[in-house]
Parts: sequence; C-alpha cells; structure tokens
Amino acid sequence: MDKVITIERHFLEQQKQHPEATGVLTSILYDIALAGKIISRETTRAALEDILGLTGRINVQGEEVAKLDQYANAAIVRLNQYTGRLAVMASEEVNGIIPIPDEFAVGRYVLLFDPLDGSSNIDYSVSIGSIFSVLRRTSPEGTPGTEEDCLQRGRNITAAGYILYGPSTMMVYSAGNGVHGFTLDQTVGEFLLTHPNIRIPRKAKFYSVNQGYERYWAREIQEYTQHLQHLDLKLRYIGSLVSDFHRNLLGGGVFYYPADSRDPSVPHGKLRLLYECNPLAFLAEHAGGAATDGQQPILDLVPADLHQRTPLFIGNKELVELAGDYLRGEQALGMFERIREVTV
Ligand code: AHM
Ligand code: MG
Repeated sequence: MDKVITIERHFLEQQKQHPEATGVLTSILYDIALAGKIISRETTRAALEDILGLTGRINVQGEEVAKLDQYANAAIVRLNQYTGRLAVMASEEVNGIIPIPDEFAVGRYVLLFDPLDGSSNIDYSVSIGSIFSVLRRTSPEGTPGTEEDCLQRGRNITAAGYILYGPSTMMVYSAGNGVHGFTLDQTVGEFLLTHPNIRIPRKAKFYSVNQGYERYWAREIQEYTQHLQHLDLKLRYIGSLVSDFHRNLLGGGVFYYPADSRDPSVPHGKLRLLYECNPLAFLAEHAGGAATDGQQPILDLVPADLHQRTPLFIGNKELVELAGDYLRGEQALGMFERIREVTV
C-alpha cells in the first residue's frame, strides 16, 4: 500500500519541493482532477442515458456542439468558479472570457480549457479528452480577470495537462517538474500514479496526421510526410488529439495538423492555440520533445485572439525539427537518411 501514490499525495509531495508555494495551484489541479472524474463518469454512461447526439446549437468555431461538450464545460466551470483561486477562465466552447461571478472571490490564477476535445468521436465510443492550462494573472490582484490575462504566451504556463477518457481514464500533467501520468482506479474513485516522469522515447514509432487532406497541403508538407514514410514509421491517426498525443508521448512519434487549403476562412489548420496546442506543447517540452507551428515554438506565439488557430507539429524533437527544415526549404526530398537513427 505504501507504493500506491494517489494524485493528492503526489501534488502535496511536489508542493513540498517549493517552500514558497501556498497550495493554491495544488488545489486547482485537484479541482481539475475532480472535474475529470465526473466527466469520465458521464462519458461512460452517455450511451446508456441517451444523451448522445447533437444539441443543434453551433459553437463559436462554427461546429455543432455535442451534449457532452456542454456538460463537460459546465462541470469545469462550476467546480472552479467559487473557490476564490481563479481570476478568470476561458473555454473552447465559449465565445468570450468566463468571468468569476460577483458573489465569489477572485484569485490569482487563470484557467484555459477545452472541456471535451475530439467530441465528434463520442458517438463512436472513441477515446476523447479534456485539455487545460493554468497561468498566473497579469492584471492587478483583487480585480476581475480580463481577456489579457487569458491572452498570454504559452511560455507563461504554470501547469498544464489533459484527462484522457479511454479504455482507462488517465490524467497527465506537468507543473514544470516532469510530466506525470495517473490512472483512475474506478473502484476507489481516485487517480493513482502509474506513469511517473514520462519522457518521449527518442526512437519514434509513429507519425500521426489526417492524410486524407494530403491534396490540400503545401508541397513541403507532402514531402515531409514522404520522408516520414521512408523512416518506416507507422501511421496512426485517431482524430482525437489527446489520444493521438498520448500515444506518441508514450510510444514516440510526431503528430501534425498543418495549414491546408480546404477552407480559405481557416488558413492556419484546425487546432486552437490557447486550448489545445499550448497545453500539449508545454507537456511535450517538459517530456523532452518539441512543438512548433513549423517555424517557431508554439509556446512563443503571442495570442491575439481567444480562439486563434495555429498549425501544429508536436512530439519527438528531431521529427518536429525536420518539419521546420522542410518548411524553410532546407531539406530536399531524397535526403532521407539524416535522422534515421531516431526511428526503430
Ligand atoms: P474539436 O475541438 O472540435 O473536437 O476538434 C479537434 C479535434 C482534435 O481532437 C483532432 O486532432 C482533430 O480535431 C481532428 O480533425 P480532423 O477530423 O480534421 O482530422
Ligand atoms: Mg478541441
């Protein structure tokens, strides 16, 4: 029993390493873990309770909102708005910022989240996930949080992670001191440490991209993809970012969602900087990997809009850098041997 480390014990042990810590961040992470447990329960029960399907409402991204998205969004907001720990929140499902209601105290932190990413997979019982990041506010303490508090570079992230609702429910997070994974023990209702100090394996196994869009890509992306094929990587694409990222984090590989010409109104790919790319980029870097938009590290991008999208290349450092080489024209098709040693 002594070997069993609950998520709470792990958070407290991490906190002890920072004598200046007040415990507020620990509590926020624990609140998110609780929201994850509740969302996990609903995703498992959804098919049985006939709440699958679409509400008919269109979200700010112009996409149909599944009921579970709304449930997950409400669960995270409700569990975090009254604690006095947050100044403001923002969600992929909500147009503007989510202020803390007047009756509650405002705190020092900002919570950005995608409550249920990959929700188009819900009807097929495919794994989905919640993604989050926590930052310190930049506006004066004691005042209502602002949009500027949310529009910070990913470099400012204090902690980030995701909860994966798959064959098992897992929470993976980093507060800047390693990336750690926990598996929900349904019988006791607690996350237990199962994957301490995750590092992306240097030998890559997978590449993950929606190759159905190949004809809409720039030539450089097509050539990069051919290069990856010459490295004998396995193509694995679930179409659920948390699941695809999680597999490559543990198994080694690269995920990318490049810009494409399918829809001229969405020229930078589909994924959102604040809610999807930044938190996963934070984890990738802390696990020894990398994340770029093809040119710059994702964490260095300065957001101008809450729902800004960006191309994303994330995973093994060498494979992410190789994408940059192609996009800068520094790698020509045929030079396939350069990074062969990073693949199995
Ligand atoms: P969502 O936030 O509307 O769920 O969309 C994001 C999802 C990601 O999980 C996944 O990586 C991507 O969309 C898949 O998109 P596509 O179907 O275009 O390949
Ligand atoms: Mg999403």
